[in-house]
Amino acid sequence: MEDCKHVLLGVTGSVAAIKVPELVKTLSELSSIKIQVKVVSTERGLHFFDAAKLPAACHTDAEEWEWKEKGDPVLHIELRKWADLLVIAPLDANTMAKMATGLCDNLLTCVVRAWDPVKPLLYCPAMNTLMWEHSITSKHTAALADLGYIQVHPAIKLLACGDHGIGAMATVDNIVQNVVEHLKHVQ
Ligand code: PCO
Repeated sequence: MEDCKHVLLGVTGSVAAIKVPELVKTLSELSSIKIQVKVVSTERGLHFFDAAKLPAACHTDAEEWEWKEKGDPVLHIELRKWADLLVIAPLDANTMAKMATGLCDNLLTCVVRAWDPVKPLLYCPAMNTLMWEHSITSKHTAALADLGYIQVHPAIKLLACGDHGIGAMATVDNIVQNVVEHLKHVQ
C-alpha cells in the first residue's frame, strides 16, 4: 500500500485562518507525497473559514465533550496518536502563550500537551506587528524552541487591519514546503 503520512493542522483565532481551505487543499493534493489531513480548530479559529466545506475532517472542542463514559475514545489522545506531524497555522498570540506555559484548556492545546516529542511540531505565528514586537513574544518563542517546536517565520506585509509590518503568517507554499521537509524524517 502506498505510504500515506498523517498531518494534523491546528488552527487558532487569527484572521490568517482564512488561508486554511487553501492550505488543506494544497497539502492534500501534493504529487510528491501522499498526505491525509485532519484539522483541529479552536472556537475562535472557526470564525474565519467554513469547516463544512473543507476537504478534510475538522475537529472541535464540542466533539471532545461528546465523551460519555469510560471506554469512549478521548479525542485529543486519538488525534495525537494518529498524527505523524502537527502544524499549527495560524498560531495566534493567545495559543502561543498557552503552549509556552503548558496550558491546555481546549482540544488543540490538549493535543499539544500530549504531543510526542519525537514527532515534528511546526507553528506559524500570525498576529499584528505590535503584538509580535512585544517583549513577551521572544520569551514565548524561546520556550517553544526549548520544547523542540519549529517556527515557520512570519512575514512582513500589509496586515488585515491595515498596518504594514511583521506578523503575517508565512505563505501557504512556505508552510507546505516546511511540512514536506519535516515529513521526510518521519518513519
Ligand atoms: C492584523 N493581523 C493579521 C494577522 C496576520 N495576517 C496575515 C495576512 C493575511 C492576508 O494575507 C490575513 C493572511 O495578512 O497572516 O493580519 C491585525 S490584528
